[in-house]
Amino acid sequence: MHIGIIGRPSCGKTTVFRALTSAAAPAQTSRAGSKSDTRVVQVPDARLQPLADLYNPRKVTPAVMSFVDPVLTGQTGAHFAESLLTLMRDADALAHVVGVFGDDVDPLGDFNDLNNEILLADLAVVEKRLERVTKDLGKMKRADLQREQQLLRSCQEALEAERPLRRLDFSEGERKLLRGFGLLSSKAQLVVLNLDEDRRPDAAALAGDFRESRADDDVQVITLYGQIESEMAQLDAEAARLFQQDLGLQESGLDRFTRASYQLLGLCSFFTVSEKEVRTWTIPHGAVAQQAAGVIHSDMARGFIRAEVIPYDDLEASGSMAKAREAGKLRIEGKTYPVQDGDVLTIRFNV
Ligand SMILES: Nc1nc2c(ncn2[C@@H]2O[C@H](COP(=O)(O)OP(=O)(O)O)[C@@H](O)[C@H]2O)c(=O)[nH]1
Ligand SMILES: [Mg+2]
Repeated sequence: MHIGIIGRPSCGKTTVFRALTSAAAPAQTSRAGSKSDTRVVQVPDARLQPLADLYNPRKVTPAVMSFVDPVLTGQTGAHFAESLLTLMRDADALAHVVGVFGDDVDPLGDFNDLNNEILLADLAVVEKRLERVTKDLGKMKRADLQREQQLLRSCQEALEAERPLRRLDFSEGERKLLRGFGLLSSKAQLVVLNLDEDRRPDAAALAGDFRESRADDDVQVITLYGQIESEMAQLDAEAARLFQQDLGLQESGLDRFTRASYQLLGLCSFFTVSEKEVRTWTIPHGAVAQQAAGVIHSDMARGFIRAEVIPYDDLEASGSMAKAREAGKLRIEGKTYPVQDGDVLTIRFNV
């Protein structure tokens, strides 16, 4: 999963990026032509290590999440959103950082301003493409172009009414078509309130305001103390934990962020286990066993026979797969079984 960090100039994007990705190595290369920084982090999951302890595998593979921090200097207004649009084209979701530090803060105002700029930048892309498609249709009638024209018109209408595209219901085909345009308002947003430490007493109320103001939207809001959490990220694990406790935080910034983004995007995790590899896989909530098999390998989905399933907690409590099997904790499920978060799956297949 690829997350683009957006936010008004100097709201703390880079600070938040550092707080979230301190444990990561910088990516080998960033995208051609951009100076933006991309880093890949492991998604924290407290279940993975206990599973690894049961199997002592050659390899342990966590889920990963990548972040891109846009490097944009001296750009404001519509051009700022346009540059963001280019840099965030491939992002699956956006982390919208809102600065809540210093004097004269207007978090909701800043947030709405950038979202309005995003609508305009999207509208410019849609109108340009619409012009092109309409011109082509003047020369020849093509069913695919007609469909695209219709889709673009509904996008134009929504954007003009200040409705972000993520609130529209698209078919899978339309979604695919739109993805190619990389429109920012079509991407889910996770709001990161980047607070100064001394604003801690206001954090909950402020997050509440954001949730309320966007009640008709799919929204997740987290609070992060960017400055200190990025410094904390330099500490060793134990020192960081104590520091965190002092701040009244139960979890690291990355823990909070990944949890909220899985919720926002409707994702969950299942595991596969063997002496060779213990691994976390990410699937949409509600995906069935055959789809889960397909995430591992298309052959497994095609030749799917059955899945052997045990919830993580049961396997943990049993102490080993063999004991779990003896105790009758292992279930046999078919193609259409909706996989649950934390399921440990063994896919039987035949190709
Ligand atoms: N006091 C305080 N300053 C912050 C915080 N986050 C960022 N800053 C400062 O704000 C300035 C801009 O931050 P930066 O992360 O570079 O913003 P960007 O332009 O969005 O990437 C820097 O001087 C940061 O040190 C914060 O949580 N508290
Ligand atoms: Mg920056």
